[in-house]
Amino acid sequence: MNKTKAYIGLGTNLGDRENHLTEAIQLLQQPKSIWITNSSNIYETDPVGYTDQGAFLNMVVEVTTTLSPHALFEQMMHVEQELGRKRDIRWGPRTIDLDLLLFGDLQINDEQLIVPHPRMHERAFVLVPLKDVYDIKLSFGTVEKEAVGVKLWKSISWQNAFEPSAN
Ligand code: GSY
Repeated sequence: MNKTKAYIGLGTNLGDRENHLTEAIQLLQQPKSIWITNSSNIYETDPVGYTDQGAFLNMVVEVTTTLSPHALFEQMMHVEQELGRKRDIRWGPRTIDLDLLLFGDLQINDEQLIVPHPRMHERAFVLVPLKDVYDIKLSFGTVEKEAVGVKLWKSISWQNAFEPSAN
């Protein structure tokens, strides 16, 4: 089976934000075909787009998967639904948002998916965490360790950070 590395951006600005990230990561790797193989730190970021809302926690995980990009995307949508994501306002507050940023070096543009993610290059809340786990110099030029509106919130040692609990 071919394995591909993919990069997924996570964002949340409602309720227990850290817990939403942890739960999303645990659910994401429930299928035997998805492994979390690296994680960025967690950053607290000012809202972009609709600005009259609370600060986000953002991070990026690297997954290794045998799934197709569309099957991985379906699992991501499943995780969003499991966590009760509500999107009342476009660009508005959300319990969890998962964006497929990169899938190997594939370029996809169809009704379901555009990869690489079309707006990632202009979003510091994506680029700063992505830089922790992916050598983006080659693709996107220089990215600062922090950027305006993006602050390190928690350092992650990914290997043990998101182990499912024993219960
Ligand atoms: O696409 C992600 C949802 N989102 C975010 C986000 O995750 N972080 C920040 N800082 N602003 C955002 N605006 C939207 S929409």
